[in-house]
Amino acid sequence: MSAEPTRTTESTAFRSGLEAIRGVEPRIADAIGAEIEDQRASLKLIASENYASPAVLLAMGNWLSDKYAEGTVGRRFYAGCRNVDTVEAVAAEHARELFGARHAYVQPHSGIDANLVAFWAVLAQRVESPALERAGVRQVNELTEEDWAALRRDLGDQRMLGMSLDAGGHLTHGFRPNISGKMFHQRSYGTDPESGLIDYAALRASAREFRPLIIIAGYSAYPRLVNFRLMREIADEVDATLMVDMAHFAGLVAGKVLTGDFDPVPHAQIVTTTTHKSLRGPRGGMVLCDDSLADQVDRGCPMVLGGPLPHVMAAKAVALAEARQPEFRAYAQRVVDNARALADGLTRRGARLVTGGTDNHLALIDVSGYGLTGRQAEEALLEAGIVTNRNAIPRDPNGAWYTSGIRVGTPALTTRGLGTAEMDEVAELIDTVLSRTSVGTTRSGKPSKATYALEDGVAKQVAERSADLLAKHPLYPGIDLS
Ligand code: DSN
Repeated sequence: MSAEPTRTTESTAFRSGLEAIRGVEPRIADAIGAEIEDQRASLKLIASENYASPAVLLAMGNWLSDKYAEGTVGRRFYAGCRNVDTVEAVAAEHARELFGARHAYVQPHSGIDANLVAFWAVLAQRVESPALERAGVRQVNELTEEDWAALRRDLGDQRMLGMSLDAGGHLTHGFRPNISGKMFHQRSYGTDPESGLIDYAALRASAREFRPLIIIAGYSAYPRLVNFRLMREIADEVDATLMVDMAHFAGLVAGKVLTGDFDPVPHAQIVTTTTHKSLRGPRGGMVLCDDSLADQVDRGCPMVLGGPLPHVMAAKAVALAEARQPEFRAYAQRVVDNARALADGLTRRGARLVTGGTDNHLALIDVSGYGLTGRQAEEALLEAGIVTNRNAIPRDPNGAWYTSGIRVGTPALTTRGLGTAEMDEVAELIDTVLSRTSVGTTRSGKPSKATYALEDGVAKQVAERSADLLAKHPLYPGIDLS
């Protein structure tokens, strides 16, 4: 009963918003309305997605968006920023308190932006500042043309050691198709072929030989814990800066599921994250760092970022305030319990999982065990209403496009309220689809890596069972757009 007034308020807020939009461009109002229906109807297992609260969503839809605010709190390049200052200061305060960080920068628009801010902060601290000091000047504009050319060469001649893509690393960790690979000489560390776990001894040997400026830890498809204390020890040994990209698992750090050696914040000099994955905030990024990097990090805008998005910083503040509530700790624990239940359910039904299971929010199914490529598995699952994404597995014979893996994650379904028993049912649905999918053929009759055939009736039957499951946990129950 006590929820009724809030529910009415939420419905009214979103309905009025859509009416206003419909008056200008009905196709956009329709697309927004259709998106909530699509999300309500699908079994969302994409490990990097979640559902932000109505308060977070509403914090983004307002006139804070109209303000330019380059600079940082109290030091802007534009007048009239007092409300943006409040928003940014409150968001940063929540971030510092939540993660126990010395400094928080909440402006990055995305994870890649947060990583760029971090890279340039480290380059400024470790390459640019010493060059200025050697030249006896305070800023780059005071350097001679010759010294400036030498500094630019030095900035472009630094090394980064990051996790290999097929072991679960991220494209922004020094890989050539991304700007990070064009900025740094990159070398990768991987996982042990037997256990599938990060091989710290090999990492240490590689770091000693390669002498990187930055060692970057963090992943988008590694289902186990990372020992950040050990990573820092290795970084210190070779005079590297330890940077951790916790985009995927920030919610587990915030919810105190990852603590001690597995919490990156006390160990890394600089930590980046997105805010919309397991942290359940708005789409955006954030940087946490120690005092030594704070000034450089605050130069993110205009160094590599366009003007801050004050409305999104407002939503970050709301999401971070939510994550400081005791309920968020319970949520984070349930995410991990659910991932384990899903992994166990899949394994019991004969699926092969990379590393044999999970310690975090995601699991990686090696679908070659079903005779499929990742692409075939992804599309067959989607046909049955199960939304996942294909992903390379270590030493993947099918490469990054077709892949041999399917990544599944539990942050979104946990937000929706599903529990461990229901994860077993989800495992059953996934296994049903994969084991009843066969490989299609190319025009010349050879086995295809892309096409597939799902047995008649399976998609409908799975979709019905999944709809029953989802009906027990309505998404955004407080929002009625009818
Ligand atoms: N796109 C995110 C993911 O799915 O892991 C990372 O960039």
